[in-house]
Amino acid sequence: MIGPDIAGIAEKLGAAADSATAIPQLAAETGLDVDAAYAVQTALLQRRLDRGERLVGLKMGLTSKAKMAQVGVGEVIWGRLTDVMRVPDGGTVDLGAFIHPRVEPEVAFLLDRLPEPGEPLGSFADAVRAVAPAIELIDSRYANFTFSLPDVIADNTSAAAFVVGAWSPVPDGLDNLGVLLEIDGRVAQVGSTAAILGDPRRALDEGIRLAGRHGVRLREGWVFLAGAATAAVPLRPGAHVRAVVEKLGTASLRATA
Ligand code: OOG
Ligand code: MG
Repeated sequence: MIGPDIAGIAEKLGAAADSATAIPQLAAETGLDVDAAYAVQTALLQRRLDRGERLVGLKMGLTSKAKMAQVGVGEVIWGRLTDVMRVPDGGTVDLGAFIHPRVEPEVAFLLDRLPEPGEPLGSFADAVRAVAPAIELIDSRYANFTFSLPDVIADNTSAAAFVVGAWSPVPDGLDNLGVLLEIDGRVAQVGSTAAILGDPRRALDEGIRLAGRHGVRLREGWVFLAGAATAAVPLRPGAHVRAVVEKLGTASLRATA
């Protein structure tokens, strides 16, 4: 049997992102399983690298129950971040570049040197140089923001843009910090870092393990997004969005009108 057309599917998803046009889901029709979906994701990344983008990090998805419930997929997933997706803290995002963008509050880690494959991961403080509040802007390339597990993996886990606030040294406890998502000064979502796998530090273990299964090693200097602590909120024209994480501070962005 001939397997799914990895390059063709990556091209469809890449073109959907480039033109900000939704496409139908494709995993069921093409027989895409999780492994093939990560192969599509790798081909999509290569497409970005070929046009000069740089790989700058890794993001986790569906590390909280709030997120799993919102999209109806119950597995932790991971995707790739490139330099072009990064928006400066306080910066403006062009809404015309997205299909149906949503924003979600996250915690970012700045990775230090990680052990070689097979070596035990030392302490979290050895692996992570700094932590920061962050906002992820997700934009599923599928119509109605609806997808299966292989569909969302192939679509680089809906990654579209991200903002990282000021870095702080790793605090003693990261496992129960209050998290707010504010839109135009009003609280839109309330949560805690405990929502992220019980402790966002666990997201790093999961990232190393799950990406490692596909031969991807996390690198020194990468940004690592641990996954949203709350459900995501639609990003409306002109909105000012701020994520607040207790002890860490804020990250913000504005959408064009
Ligand atoms: C999938 C990506 C999930 C997170 O932080 O949980 C994610 C999606 O919701 O479209 O980035
Ligand atoms: Mg996210």
